[in-house]
Amino acid sequence: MKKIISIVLACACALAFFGCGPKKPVLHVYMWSDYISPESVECFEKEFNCKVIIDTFDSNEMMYAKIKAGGSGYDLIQPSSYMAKIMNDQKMLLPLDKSKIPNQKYIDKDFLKNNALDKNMDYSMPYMVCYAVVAYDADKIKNLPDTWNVFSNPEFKKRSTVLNDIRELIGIALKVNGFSFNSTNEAELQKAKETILKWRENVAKFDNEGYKTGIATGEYVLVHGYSGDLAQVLLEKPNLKLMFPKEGLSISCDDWAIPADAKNADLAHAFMNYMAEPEIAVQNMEFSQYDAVNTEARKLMPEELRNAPAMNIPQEVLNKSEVIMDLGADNEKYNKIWDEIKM
Ligand code: N2P
Repeated sequence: MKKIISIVLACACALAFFGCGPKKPVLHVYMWSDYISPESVECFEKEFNCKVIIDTFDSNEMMYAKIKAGGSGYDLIQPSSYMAKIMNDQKMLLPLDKSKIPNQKYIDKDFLKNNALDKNMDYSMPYMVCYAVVAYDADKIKNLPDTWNVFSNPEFKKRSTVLNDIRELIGIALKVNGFSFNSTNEAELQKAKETILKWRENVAKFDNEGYKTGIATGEYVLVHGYSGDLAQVLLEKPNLKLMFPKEGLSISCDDWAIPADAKNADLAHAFMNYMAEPEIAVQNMEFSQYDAVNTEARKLMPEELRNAPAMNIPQEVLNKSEVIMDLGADNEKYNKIWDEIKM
């Protein structure tokens, strides 16, 4: 018996030695898609001798539900700022250890002061700023009016899409009626709902990811989408153009945050710090076509990126644009309208 046990033990040791070796730490990241250059992740893995596993989501609500259910296994997540605030209020996030993120110093101070919800980066750190805009096929559409109301134009019946994103879609419907992106007024929200119901008759679908391929292949001629994602498609398709509705855009920042039950918070801090290294941040800006609000990275931007349409939104449109805010108890009003629209 003794002999058998020692043979089994010897085999197990041999397996550990030859088969697996010492295990590398693993960082589990849950983030938006098409948002990070694979090279930057590979460099991080080499430098920190670890493995990074990335899963993606296509809406804040999907991510929230997964983390809220518990046991997600994620060490690092990427909520938009209004969602990070909701999660922090619900004790779903760890406070950030600033001693482990010295690169917070590169994040644009004006942006933090004017547009961030977590101005001291206590529980979240900006990754990229996003606007929602319109892209259209300029070969097929001449003289597109610069308004969100293009989605009710029967000329584009079933050839356009709007975002399947509760705050983005209700927000632009509020805006086109002359109200704030963050309105909590019942009558204004009802007006927005009526506008969306009209759009619903006209658009092909509410969509958060497929619109990129759809506009690239000519299936759609007009889409509502996230600025950098559309800019990525424009790089391949010169017939496409961006339109910035005169009523104003949404401004949202996608932040890094650490779930309260993260197993590898140290590596999560290291990752968010690494992605804010100016050389790495500019690499991700080129890949995603979004602005990392990183003052040093901006200085390294190549001319092409500096002149890209998503980086040059007209000032008069920006002046009318609004940050998507957390509305506290009034978030429920949006959920109710969304459910009614989806019925
Ligand atoms: C990245 C989309 C991020 C925009 N592909 C959502 N704020």
